[in-house]
Amino acid sequence: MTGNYRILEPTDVPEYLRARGFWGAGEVDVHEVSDGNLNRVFIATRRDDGRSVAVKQALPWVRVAGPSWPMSPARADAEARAYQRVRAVAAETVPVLHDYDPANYALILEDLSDLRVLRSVLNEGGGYGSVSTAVGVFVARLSFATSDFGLSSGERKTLIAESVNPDLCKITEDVVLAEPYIEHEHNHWHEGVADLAAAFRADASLRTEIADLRHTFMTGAQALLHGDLHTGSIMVGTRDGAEVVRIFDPEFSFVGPIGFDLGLYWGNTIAAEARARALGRPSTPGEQLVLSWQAFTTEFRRLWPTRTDHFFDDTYLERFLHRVWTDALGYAGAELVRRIIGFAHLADLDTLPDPAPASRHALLIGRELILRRTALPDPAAVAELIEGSALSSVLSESASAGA
Ligand code: SR1
Ligand code: MG
Repeated sequence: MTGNYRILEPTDVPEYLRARGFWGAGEVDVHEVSDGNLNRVFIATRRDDGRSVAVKQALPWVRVAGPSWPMSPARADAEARAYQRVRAVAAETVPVLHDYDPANYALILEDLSDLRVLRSVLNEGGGYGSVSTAVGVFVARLSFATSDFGLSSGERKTLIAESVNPDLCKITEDVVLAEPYIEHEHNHWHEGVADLAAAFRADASLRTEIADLRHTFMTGAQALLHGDLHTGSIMVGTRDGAEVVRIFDPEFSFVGPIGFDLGLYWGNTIAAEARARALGRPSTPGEQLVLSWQAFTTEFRRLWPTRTDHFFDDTYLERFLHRVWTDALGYAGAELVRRIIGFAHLADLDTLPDPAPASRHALLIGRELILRRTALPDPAAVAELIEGSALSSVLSESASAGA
């Protein structure tokens, strides 16, 4: 950490922006919109012409926990690097990075406050529009371009070295891929799922499968990831009458298994479906998973002929995509589990009048996705699992275990 690191308060932001070369003299209004678990975000707006930017600063701790949970602000370096990489292959899907100030771990970004967080839209009963297709295309473009299919062997080694993100990888290794399966002070849950939380901690086969997913996360350096691609990392809306999707917050970015990005998104869409069902709203089980998987594979296949290394043949492509599919199912399951019995929960489920039934259903889907990820051949099998025909046996099993 540099000696000059200065934690910004709203009143500091106008002068800070001027010092970074933004806008010169003139009144600037600032308000804080910090929403995620880790950082502070301010929206600064010029009073004269309404131009605006977002200023995002990494704190030396986890924002929602405070100084008791220290965290290197160098995660902002990872976020800036990720935006620069993404700009080359999917610029239209991410906010514009106007400036990065490494001394203060601050990014100055396009203001997205005319758009809405996808999770909030879904929680209010809104739809996805074309988001799932955009997510699939985004993951395909970013992952292909930063894989051994898009870069030379030497370029890949440079990318891997440049993109190490130890602190945020450790968060994921712990809060997503370990803590929910052990006794840990971070964990909490609704009393209506306490029996399942205990059962999951006692389940040796679940623990082994999570260990496998965790080890793949630690070692499977396939491509540059967003690293935290949940529905709270996506903004949606319209500009000039056209639908707009922006994927933001890539501070967890590192070179890891491609299925992690797809899986996080899938886990969150499954949680959103569980909410919709609980509220009697229409929902099609697994629909968003299908759309994003189709978009991902279509775009990846479109790019395949441009690969840098033709030793990788077409048969290998199928094997590779199957591996991504299997990993993604496992990470979707892990995301569901950690969002219900781990540290960071979901408003999707927590704000239901009774969170327990939907949370139980989602937990059981999560467990099945982790345990049976290699036995689910295609999106139809996953839809069947979510819909409940495959799940009914699990539900009755767990009911009889609890009886
Ligand atoms: C301590 S941070 C917990 C979670 O917040 C972030 O958004 C990531 O999802 C992380 O796992
Ligand atoms: Mg985030």
